[in-house]
Amino acid sequence: MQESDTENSFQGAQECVLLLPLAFSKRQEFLNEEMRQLSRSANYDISKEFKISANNPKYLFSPFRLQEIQFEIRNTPLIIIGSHLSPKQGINLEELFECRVIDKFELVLEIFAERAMTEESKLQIELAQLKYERPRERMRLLHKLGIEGAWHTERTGFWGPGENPLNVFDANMTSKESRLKDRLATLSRQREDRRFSRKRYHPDSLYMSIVGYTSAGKSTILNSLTNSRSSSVSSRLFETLDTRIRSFQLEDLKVFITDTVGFIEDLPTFLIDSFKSTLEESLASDILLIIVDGSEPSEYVIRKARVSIQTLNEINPQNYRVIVLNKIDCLDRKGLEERLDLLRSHFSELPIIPISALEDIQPLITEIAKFRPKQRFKCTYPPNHQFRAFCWDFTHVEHETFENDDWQIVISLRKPKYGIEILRHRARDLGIQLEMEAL
Ligand SMILES: Nc1nc2c(ncn2[C@@H]2O[C@H](COP(=O)(O)OP(=O)(O)OP(=O)(O)O)[C@@H](O)[C@H]2O)c(=O)[nH]1
Ligand SMILES: [Mg+2]
Repeated sequence: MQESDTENSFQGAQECVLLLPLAFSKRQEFLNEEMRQLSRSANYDISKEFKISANNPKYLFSPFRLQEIQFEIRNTPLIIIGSHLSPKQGINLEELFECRVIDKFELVLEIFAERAMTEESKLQIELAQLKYERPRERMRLLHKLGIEGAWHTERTGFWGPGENPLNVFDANMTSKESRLKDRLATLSRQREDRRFSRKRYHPDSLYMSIVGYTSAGKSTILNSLTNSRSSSVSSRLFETLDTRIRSFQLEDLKVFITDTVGFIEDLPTFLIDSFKSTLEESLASDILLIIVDGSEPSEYVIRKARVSIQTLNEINPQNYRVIVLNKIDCLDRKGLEERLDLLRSHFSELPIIPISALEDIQPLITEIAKFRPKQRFKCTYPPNHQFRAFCWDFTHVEHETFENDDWQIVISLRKPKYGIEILRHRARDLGIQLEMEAL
């Protein structure tokens, strides 16, 4: 059962008008539908929607059509644009409609800002907002100063020392950005310490991370596996923003499981960048479960799986991946076979586990249980901070000594064939000599 849904969140929803690019392709149709969902998830009530050809450099959309629309949407407090606007286009549209205009990035940022709970995610959003707003605010300032003012900003003699508004603006922004980055770096170090100590205290445990497109059912799976309701579940997009770690017992094996922020197609890189360090750390685990929503049409299933894998490849975690096709309770036999065949043909190298997080997660538990046996190895390598961190993250370090100018560690691996390959690959990348001996 859904714990809350979009209908509930509509109480007090603010009205908005949606301007979408004409859908000439399936991709655009998909992105337009996603914009509707995003708007509702941000608690906006779409009063009208227009599809317009989007190839105008000044306004993005055709100005003739915009003028016609102007009459139809008088007094609307907010216009949401189903695409990305340049700073100049945003200002032009606000002047034309005389109301607030936001694009897809700003909408996503708004949703993120509303859902952020921890200091770290709040700061990450603040940093992303700053990066997004900076060129826009700068342009508004230039606009306010007028051409003459802007010209004088180039002439140091015109303004007194420290008075040039553009320089003051730039200096303020830069110092704010570095303050945020410093604090985030401190929080990241603290999180890393906690992660390492968790691994030291629980060296025999299995570590898993759950990733996937937003609303695929990641938190529901975490709740089912841990038999709890600790992670918030909703049909709203981006319900989970903060990384959450829980554990459960699989007979004698303790399993730590991390829930993460959902992915979405076309997410701005600065937003991914802001979350990258958290994601990188959350994904340092033995198994990565890539969740795919099976209840959607087959083409969406493949599209979303591909976006998830592409986003992962950007972060590049080196762990064992499994695709989990979720929500199969919504499918008949034919629908299930069709989606499984498609996934197998697109991602032939990955195991695919069909489940329903609401009805039956046993196939996933059976897959996890395969990770129980471990094999031990002795590794020797020259001092290298990055490789050492990788070993602690990726393997279970049982013992570590520094002898004859080399690190000697005894590790255990759950998928030895795969693990050895990854360690050797990493050592090669870092240009260090690694010797491995099975014990
Ligand atoms: N029918 C069905 N619905 C499911 C299943 N798993 C999850 N859902 C529903 O899918 C919606 C999204 O679930 P969540 O667990 O919040 O998804 P999520 O991937 O954590 O989403 P974000 O945190 O927003 O990225 C909720 O309404 C769930 O009840 C399933 O196996 N079957
Ligand atoms: Mg979630």
